[in-house]
Order: sequence, then structure tokens, then C-alpha cells
Amino acid sequence: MPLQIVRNDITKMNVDAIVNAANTSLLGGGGVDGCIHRAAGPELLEECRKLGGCKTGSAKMTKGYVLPCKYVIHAVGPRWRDGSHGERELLVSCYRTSLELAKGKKCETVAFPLISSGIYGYPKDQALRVAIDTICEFLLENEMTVYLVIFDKKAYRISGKLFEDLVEYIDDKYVDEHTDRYCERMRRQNAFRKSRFDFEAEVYTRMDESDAADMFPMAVPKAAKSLEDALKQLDESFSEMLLRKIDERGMTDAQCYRKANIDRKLFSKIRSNRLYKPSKPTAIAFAIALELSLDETKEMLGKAGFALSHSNKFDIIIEYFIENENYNIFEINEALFAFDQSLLGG
Ligand code: AR6
Repeated sequence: MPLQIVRNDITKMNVDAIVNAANTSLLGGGGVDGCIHRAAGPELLEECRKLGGCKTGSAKMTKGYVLPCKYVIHAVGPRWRDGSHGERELLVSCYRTSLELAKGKKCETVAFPLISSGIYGYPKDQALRVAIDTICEFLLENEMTVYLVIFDKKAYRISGKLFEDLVEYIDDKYVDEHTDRYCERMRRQNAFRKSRFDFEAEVYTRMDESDAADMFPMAVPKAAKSLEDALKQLDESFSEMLLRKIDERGMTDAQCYRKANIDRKLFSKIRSNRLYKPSKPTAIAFAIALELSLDETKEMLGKAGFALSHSNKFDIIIEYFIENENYNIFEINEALFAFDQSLLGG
């Protein structure tokens, strides 16, 4: 999954490069900068001394020393004043410069903290949006896995309005379903019908065939086809539907898997195996990338053996976004994260 949002201490990340939220002196400080210097050992500071500082909005690279990563990219984010002093442009430039430096060293995996969102006071929701937008823009053109490391969960807050809408939507669909007496009655009736049918089928197998057919017509097995016949009637598979939809949408494969936040290797596996069974989040990620309607999404999920139900928040959140024609996978992931659900992607 090219962009992953994780909760961790960035110094523990096993990646090619981590990014430090540094200051213009590059000589260390508090926050994540202090953590990185402590974990990397004194040689990091020695190398930093030779760099001659760094401008706000830019970044410089050193080795990782005792850290598990090969490189540390020291990016200098802007201090937040009121948002009208070029803060956004400077923050965008931090992410872009860091990503270009990582690319120059052929890094395949890079981890970022939420630059400027601590001591420098950039509002966390806005810092997060800048980070996601800038990283995604880069990933549309480049193969790399980028981790956005969120230290405290409060940083990962979807906008108040979206949060409220989602709570309402979940209340409507989920809470109702879980408290509605009618639904509960139907569930029990279905369970009863099923157990009665299982019982009849069990008796049927133990009785003489003609007697049993008279007594329990429901339990009579359907005429069996040969296995070969049955296999010839295989429906379009998930992989086939995915490729068909990509063509219908006039997308390239790369446009689709990048938009789905799925890595190329996983896409190739799906492409080359018509019976490949993806995970549910992967299947949904493709449905979102293809901007499928709710019915088409259900059809595509069905081909991978999944369904959308109102019995869990994950499904309801997905349905909410599709119904509102919001196919931004990163916004969906923000919402899923806020409700403690697993995220979309590979
Ligand atoms: N791993 C991941 N994220 C972390 C960690 C960690 N170990 N520690 C803190 N964060 P900040 P800034 C998060 O203050 O706002 C320094 O003194 C933290 O929760 O480290 O860019 C520099 O020398 C926050 O969301 O960086 C500069 O003077 C994010 O990292 C100044 O602070 C960034 O918080 C830079 O301030």
C-alpha cells in the first residue's frame, strides 16, 4: 500500500529513510527531532554540524547511524503564525523536497512524522491534509511506500462536519439495525427456518428416498450436474471484472492501482490470476478507485466472496462515502481510522 498511516514512534520504523521535523540549525531540538538524535547516537549530530543549516521549506539528508533506517532526512517545517504567511507552501515544499531526496537515493520506503504539527503549532488537521495531499500527488507518479507516522491519535481527526455526518449515518444504519425488534424477530425466524431445514435434510438422508421426498419436499437435493458442467458455468471473476471496469473507465492499470493505494506487485498478482481472491479492503479500494456505484461495488465484492452489510461500522462508512460519491480513498481512510476500523488498500 503506497501510503500507510500508522501509529508508532518514528525511530522504530524499519524503513529506508525517516524524516525528521528539524529546525534551520539542524543541530537538534525537542519533539521528534530530540527522539531521533537520541536514538541515532552522537554521530548524527556530528554529521549535521557539517551541513551548514537548512532553509525553512527545504530538507537535507544524513545517514541513520544506530537507527534501523539507512537515512534521516532533516526537513524544516514552517512555524504556524496565522496561515497567511506562506505556511502551507513551505510545508508542501518540505514534503516534496524530502520525497525527492529519498527518490534520489532509491529509497523504497520512507516514514514521515506530521511535520510542524507539534512545537511549530501548525493545526494538526490542516497539517495532516497537506501531508496526505502532497504525498499522494508524488505517489501518483512514483513507486514508493510512504508511511505517515502519527504519534498521538488526536492528530488524526477528520473534519468536525464529516465526523458528525458519519456518526449520524452510523446511528441510522447500525444502531437501528442492532436495536430494531423487527430485525431481531426476522433474524430468529430465519435461524429457526434454517435449523428446521437442516433437520429435514438430515432425516431425508436416513430415509427411503420416495417416502422422504413426499414428507420433506424442501429437502430434496437438486439434480446434480457433473462437476465439469458446473465448472464451465463459472461467472466473471473479481479479476476479470476489475480489468473490464478499468477498460470501461478508460484508465490505465497504473492509474487504477495508484488511485486505489495498492502496490504494483499486488496488482500484478491479481491481474495474472483470474481466480485471485483479494482481501475485502483491497476489493473495496478498487471499487473506490473505479468510482463504482453502490450496486456495482456490491457486485464486485460478491465476486471476491464479500458483501456490504449494516452490521458493522466499516461497511456503513464505505457505503456512506459511495452514496455521497466521495471517492477520495484518503478521506475514507481518515474516517475509518477515526472510527477504529481497518484501512483500505493492499
Ligand atoms: N515519532 C513520531 N512522531 C512524533 C514523535 C515520534 N517519536 N515525537 C513527536 N512526534 P515536533 P515541529 C510528533 O514538535 O512541530 C523541534 O524542537 C508530534 O506529536 O517534533 O515540526 C525541532 O528542532 C507532532 O505531531 O516538530 C524544531 O525546533 C509531530 O511529530 C521544532 O521542534 C511534529 O512535532 C519543530 O517543530
